[in-house]
Formats: sequence, structure tokens, C-alpha cells
Amino acid sequence: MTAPASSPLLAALDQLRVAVASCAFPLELPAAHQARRTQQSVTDQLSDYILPRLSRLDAPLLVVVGGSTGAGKSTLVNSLVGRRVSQPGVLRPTTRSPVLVLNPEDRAWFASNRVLPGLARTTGTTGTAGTAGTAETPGTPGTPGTPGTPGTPGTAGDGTAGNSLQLATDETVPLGLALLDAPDVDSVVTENREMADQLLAAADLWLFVTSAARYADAVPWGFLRRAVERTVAVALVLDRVAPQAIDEISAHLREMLDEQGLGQAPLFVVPEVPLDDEGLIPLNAVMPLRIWLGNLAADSAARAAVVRQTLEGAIVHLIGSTPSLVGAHVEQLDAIGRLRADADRIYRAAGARVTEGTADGSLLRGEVLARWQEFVGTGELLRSLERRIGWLRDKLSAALRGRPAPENELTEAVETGLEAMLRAAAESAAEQTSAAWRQTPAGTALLEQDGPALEYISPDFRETASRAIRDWQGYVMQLVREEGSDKRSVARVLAYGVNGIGVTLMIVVFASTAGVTGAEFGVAGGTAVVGQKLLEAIFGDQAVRTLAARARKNLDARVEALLGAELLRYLQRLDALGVYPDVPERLAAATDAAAALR
Ligand SMILES: Nc1nc2c(ncn2[C@@H]2O[C@H](COP(=O)(O)OP(=O)(O)OP(=O)(O)O)[C@@H](O)[C@H]2O)c(=O)[nH]1
Ligand SMILES: [Mg+2]
Repeated sequence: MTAPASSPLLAALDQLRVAVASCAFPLELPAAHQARRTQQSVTDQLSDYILPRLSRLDAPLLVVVGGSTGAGKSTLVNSLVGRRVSQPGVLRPTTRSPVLVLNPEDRAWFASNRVLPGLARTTGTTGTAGTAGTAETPGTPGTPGTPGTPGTPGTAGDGTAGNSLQLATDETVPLGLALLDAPDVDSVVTENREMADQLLAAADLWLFVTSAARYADAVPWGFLRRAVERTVAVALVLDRVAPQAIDEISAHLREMLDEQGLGQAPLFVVPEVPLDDEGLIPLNAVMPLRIWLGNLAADSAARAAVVRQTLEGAIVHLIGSTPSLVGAHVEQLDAIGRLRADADRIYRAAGARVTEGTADGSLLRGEVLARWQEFVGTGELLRSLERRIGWLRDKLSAALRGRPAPENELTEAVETGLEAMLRAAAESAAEQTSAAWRQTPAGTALLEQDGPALEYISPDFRETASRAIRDWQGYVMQLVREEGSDKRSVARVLAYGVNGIGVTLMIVVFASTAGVTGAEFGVAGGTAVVGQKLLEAIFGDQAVRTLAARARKNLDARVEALLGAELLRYLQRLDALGVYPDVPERLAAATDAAAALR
């Protein structure tokens, strides 16, 4: 089992790591919390164990000594080494920052960031018996611990809590094997529990220490069950057993191990004996374990078997955990899709309403209608409309020439009316979209995020809308000017004035679906008919149809752009979540690729 650093499996798992990292669960949805934890543990397991181990299968074996607090882990490690490399103590929990004890020749491997890259190394000086560098503080050797009794302050903890790994080297540690004294798995200190978790995930072999008093506790068994699930190599130490109880307790423990599928795991029993002056268990009591570890370190085939078992278990577990990540990512995508669809639908409907409202005569009311009537003198024109177009044209021309610029007021009224209609549509769309998003906690959280307030229209909406309308009016004027450059109509356009004709075209556009033909002279339709006839008289029927259609199309496009920009604020907030649609497929593919190479 010697995989080169660039093995296909290693490459596939690195791909898988990238794919796992690209999963995102920003919305508080049912599967999100668990998925974030799974993502973290999968990522840790890959970078802390699987990838470094796979790239160096021949690297020293990492034996993590884990178990409940006060089980005697630190004391056991010290006793195996023959000196105090890790500080035991009477105040629980004692070991806060993990201590890695190794042969000086294996130092390079563990000092580098390949193993447990998240933990900074603090190094002890290479110890001679009795001194062990920074890995320990002077303790009170030989204080037999009675858990729960107050300890000497100096013995409680190593003073270095948190994310660091203390390295202690000692010649007595067999080459090719390192012992890591971990914090307690059942700690009252959360960081300890998490650290123990992370360290156990990085182990080639779990050396699980339990005591006569604690061996039936639930939490350590939870860890052991996990080890079985992941087929991690496990050995057990039943520590601190009164000599007369050894048979009974070890039989019971073996029974429990059998039930949990750990019947094959080596079990070492260490009797409770008085500690020596150094606070160490006499050598003969730990000898079987020491020999076993020594043999394991010396036997490269046995070491490889341990590595293979744990590595394969870890990879299988990893591969098995990606479907839940895919599921949770899809759950996010679905929720985002629904929020997006809500916003899309509401803004599309708003756009449709504006398009309809700018065509069905709705705008020809109030100020616009008043200005228009002032502009063309509707009543009289209407009455004469069907009699004689020529007469109408003369009359109109007189009317227009007689009053210098009523079209400017009309143009303004059009701008105001159109702006009000757009604003109402945008306001109602913002209101409806936020109401729709508020239906779910995830949507509510998004609305309440920092950033532009999504419950209202954009602060500069009025301004943007007014500019868009003025630009449209400019476009309509330009249309009229171009059409008027035709030889036949130029004189008439000049006679009526580009602005007057332009604003008339706008009125015609506003009534384009309002039944302007035939006898249905509603107020809006009726007033627009006058404009229609006027334009037809100037440009001809066909040209008026074309002009109106172009003006209409241009207005629709501007409305769409305006509302589109409003909608974009919601979509941007969704995009900013960074939940990408291609992730499930990539993760599934990376998982399949890794599974195929396993
Ligand atoms: N008499 C006797 N005392 C022991 C033995 N093992 C541990 N102790 C004492 O029990 C107490 C706890 O031991 P530690 O080695 O610190 O236990 P630990 O499992 O490392 O504890 P945490 O680091 O808190 O998880 C200390 O006071 C030790 O001196 C033993 O075999 N015999
Ligand atoms: Mg300890």
C-alpha cells in the first residue's frame, strides 16, 4: 500500500474536497444545521487525515489516546514513555491542548502541516528524563488523584488552551508511531469535545482509555460506535481497575464490546496501583500495552494494515456522507428558486399591468386629459370629426397655431401621469414580494439582512423613472422628426410643430387598445380618436400605425428595464448567498469518481 503523492485516488479526493467546500447552506432550512456540521467534519477529515495519510502511506502511525475525563489518559501516556510528558491532574478536565509524543526522528513528519494543519505547533525541548520542555508545567508528582477534590493550582491544566498541538519528543517512543494525548471526549468544555472529535478523526488508531468507574458511560460509547461505523482501528485500555475486580469488569466490558461489534479489538487492562514518585504507573502494569505498541511500530505490514483499515473506513464514511450534503444544497437551491420565482412572477405581473395601463386609456384622465382637451379643444373637434377630415385638419392647424405651447404642459402632464403609474406598480411589487418572502423564515431573514431595504422601491426610483420617461418622450419626438423629413409630410409637420405631433402620438399610444375605432367613444378613446385622425391626416394610416407601434415598443422596453432593475435587487440578494446550481452535480460526480477508485 504505497500510493504515490499523485495517485488518482488522491486527486479524486482532492476534487471531492473542493466540491464539498463549494456546498453552501446559508438559509436556515431544516437540513442546514446538520449539513454545515457534516461539511465541516468531512472537510476536517479530508485535510486532517485522509489526504495527508494517502499522500504518505508510510508515514508514522498516529495513535490518538482518547476517552473520558480523568480516565487516566495523560498518566498512561506518561507511563508508557517513562516520564511526565503530559501533565496529569486532579482538576478535570486537565488536558486542554493536545500533546503529541513522538520519537525525535519522526519529528519532521509531525512538525509539518501535513497532519492536523489547523493546529499550531508548540514545541518542547527534547527531554531527558524529568524535563519535558514546554509540553508540561512543573506539577506535583505523586499526588494520587481523587477526582473532584481541589488540586494544586499548578497541576490543573497545561496553561495552553485552544488550537495548538504540543510536540514532545522522547527516544523511548518507538520509531514510526506517535502517541497523542487528547482532551476528554465527554468534556464539560465544548472546545475540548470538539478538539477530541477532530483528533479522533485524524487518528490511524484510537487507543480508547476508560476506567473501571467510567466504562459504561454513554458518551465514550457514542465515540466507539462511530469508530465501528467508520471501521477505524481501535484498541482499548481498561484503566484503574481494582485488582480483585479485574475479571468481573473486563468480562463485562468484553461483552459490551462484542455487542457493539468491537469484539476483535485488543483490550488491555491496567490495574489500579499506587503511582510512583513521578506520578507514573509502574512499568510492569503497562508493559503489555507498551510491547504491543512497540511490535506494531516495528511491523510495517501490521502498520499498513491499521492504516488501510482506518483509511478505507474514513473514505467510505466520507463517500457515504456526501448525499446528505447534496440533499441539503438542493434544499437551499429549491428555497432560493421559490423566492426567485415569487419575485419574478410579481414583477412580471407589475410590468404587464403597466403595459396594459399605458395602452388601455387609463392614463387619459385627470391632468393628462385636461391638458389634452385644452390642447385640441376636444368637444368641438369631436362633433365635427366624422363630417369632414379636411375641415378638421384646418381647424386643428388653426387651433395649434393659435396657442403657442400648450403641448409643453401636456408633455409634462404625460410625464407626471406615467411616472405615477410606474411608481405605483413598483411600490406594489416591492410590497407583494416582501410579503411573499415573509412567508418563510429563510425569506424573512433575507429581507432583514443588511443592505438596501427590499420592502420599498429603490430610493432613486422616481428619478430613474422620470429620466426614462423623458428619454422615451425624446425618442417619440425623434420618431416624428424622422417621419416628418419625408417630402410629403414635412410641410404639415412644420405647420403643427414636432412637439405637438409628438405628444399627440403619445396620447394615441396610451389609447392603443382602448377601442378608438367605431362608435365606442369613451372619454379616453374619444379624445384619442382626434389625435389619431390628426396623425393620419399628416402621415397616412399605415405610417401612424407603424409610428405608434414603435413608440409603444420603446416604452414597453423602458418599463421592463425599470422594473427589471427593481427586481434585480431581490435576485442579487439571492445570488449573494453563493448557492450555485452546478454544485450537486459536481459533488455527485466527484463522489462517484472517488468511489470508483477506492
Ligand atoms: N493511583 C492511580 N492514579 C491514577 C492512575 N491514572 C491516573 N491517576 C490519577 O487520576 C487523575 C487523572 O489522571 P489524568 O491522567 O490526568 O487523566 P486524563 O484522562 O488525562 O484526564 P483529562 O486530561 O482531564 O481528560 C490524576 O490525578 C492521576 O494522578 C492510576 O493508574 N493509578
Ligand atoms: Mg489528560
